[in-house]
Amino acid sequence: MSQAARTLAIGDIHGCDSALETLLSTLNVTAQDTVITLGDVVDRGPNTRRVIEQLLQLASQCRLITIRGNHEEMMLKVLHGNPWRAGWLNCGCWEVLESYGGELEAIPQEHRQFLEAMQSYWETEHDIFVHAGVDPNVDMDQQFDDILRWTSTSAQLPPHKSGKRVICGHTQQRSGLPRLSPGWICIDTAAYSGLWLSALDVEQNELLQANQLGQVRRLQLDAEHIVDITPVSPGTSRDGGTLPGSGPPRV
Ligand SMILES: [Mn+2]
Repeated sequence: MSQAARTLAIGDIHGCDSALETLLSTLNVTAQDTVITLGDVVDRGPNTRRVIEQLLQLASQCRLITIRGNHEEMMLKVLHGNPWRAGWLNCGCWEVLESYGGELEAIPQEHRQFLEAMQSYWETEHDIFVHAGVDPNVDMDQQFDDILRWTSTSAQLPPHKSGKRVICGHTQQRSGLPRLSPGWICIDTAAYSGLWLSALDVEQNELLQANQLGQVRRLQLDAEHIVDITPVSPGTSRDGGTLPGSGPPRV
């Protein structure tokens, strides 16, 4: 059975190699699919080197679009010869260096090129893909990189002036659930904090989540609700239904 082409957005990976491996093997990505990583693939989690290897492999299997996050920005500044104290020092660089055997110089050229090639944002007919957020009142080609990569977002932000949905990461959702608000969805669901790495099927509004322990769950999203649709395996039970923390923000 051939599968329709999908557009899949993946939230902040942060070196979570096992979660990414589970996510990708469950998604079963094909050459027809477009995958967009929303940035912050590096830092903090256990194995940045392995994550970049997995994404380089993925790029040979589908159309891969990579968005640059604030963590790639900090790492690239150091790789470009800027002082260590430019920010990366306290943001997970030690875990990155450890994954490469302890030396900045050991980072392969192919991995440096992978970081250099990341884009500030990506747009389709209905959606904007960005790491952190956008200024809702500014055209996309006039946005500042600091907003695209560093701003924190909340459910109170109005939709972007284009009317397109903004799909972002960066602002960690400690509930493990995506944050839904009119015109926005944030899918940084705290993978490196022990929660979930998320992949959004943009057309189906279905979210696949995986964690470092190899567990997966599936969530169906609509404008206001998140429903757990993970198939229940024999011998386990689950309440199902609408999850706590979803729905419109309370006044
Ligand atoms: Mn970030």
